[in-house]
Amino acid sequence: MLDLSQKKALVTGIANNRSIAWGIAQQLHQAGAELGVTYLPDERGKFEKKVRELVSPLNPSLFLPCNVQDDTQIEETFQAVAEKWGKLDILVHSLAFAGKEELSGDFSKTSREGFNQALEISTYSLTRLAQAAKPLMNEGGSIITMTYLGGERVVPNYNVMGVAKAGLEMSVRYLASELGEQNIRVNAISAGPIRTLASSAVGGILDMIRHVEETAPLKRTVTQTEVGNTAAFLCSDLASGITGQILYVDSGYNIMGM
Ligand code: 0WD
Repeated sequence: MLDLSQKKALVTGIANNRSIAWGIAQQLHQAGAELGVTYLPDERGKFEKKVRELVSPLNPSLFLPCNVQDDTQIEETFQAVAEKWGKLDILVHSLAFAGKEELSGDFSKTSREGFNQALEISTYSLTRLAQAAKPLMNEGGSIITMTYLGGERVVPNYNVMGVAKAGLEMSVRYLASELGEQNIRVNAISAGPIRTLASSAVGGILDMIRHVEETAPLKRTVTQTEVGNTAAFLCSDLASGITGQILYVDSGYNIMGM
């Protein structure tokens, strides 16, 4: 049975009720996990209020600001986890960012600044969070991240985010290899396109979704709940033999040649 009771889970990347992380948080909660939630702080605190209201039905034990570009915020987040729980079982990394100007048109026009920013936030942050989580996952654990097919094959307009996802997927393998000794499993879910705040920045996202609906074996794209269910499975003991994998939750789109 899928049972996450007794498990403490830290979920990053909830921006609103369309976020994939929101789908994941709900499914982890339903399976019995105790949640900690981080949000991206902004100057006016608008984001904080919105995310706090959204997640309150899930009764998170921790609600913390964590911009992954800020080492102090990362340290404070994991310090709070250590004080509250003394351990961590599950870490959900569900965040990415690239400037809108980098997500359409010619890839060769990617700016140095845009490249560095996309890879720092979307790729390096997984390693940085895993580094902070490792000492707390002293009873083993599960780390999940979110990726997309555009990290393996060329998808128009995905551009620098494709490079970021390729790096992210390789980071999953290096982390899985290192952390396996400590019984920490590290996996990625490669989701089909879903309308969210982040995906709306990618040029032609609606055409991408339409194409998947026409082409994928299931003739539709996926929902946040379907991704959340897979995340709950991967975080549970049912997946105890699975690590270093990229698991597709994309209605089968990735198998198609044409
Ligand atoms: O079609 C899609 N939506 C897919 C998304 C298909 C396959 C994969 N993914 C991935 C994304 O690349 C990302 O890694 O799933 C992950 C979650 O994305 P999402 O749920 O589609 O997007 P969204 O609801 O916007 O959540 C991403 C959040 C940010 O939202 P905004 O839109 O404000 O950038 O990532 C967070 C923020 O909450 N975020 C950060 N968190 C901490 N520190 C930072 C940061 N520096 N930057 C962004």
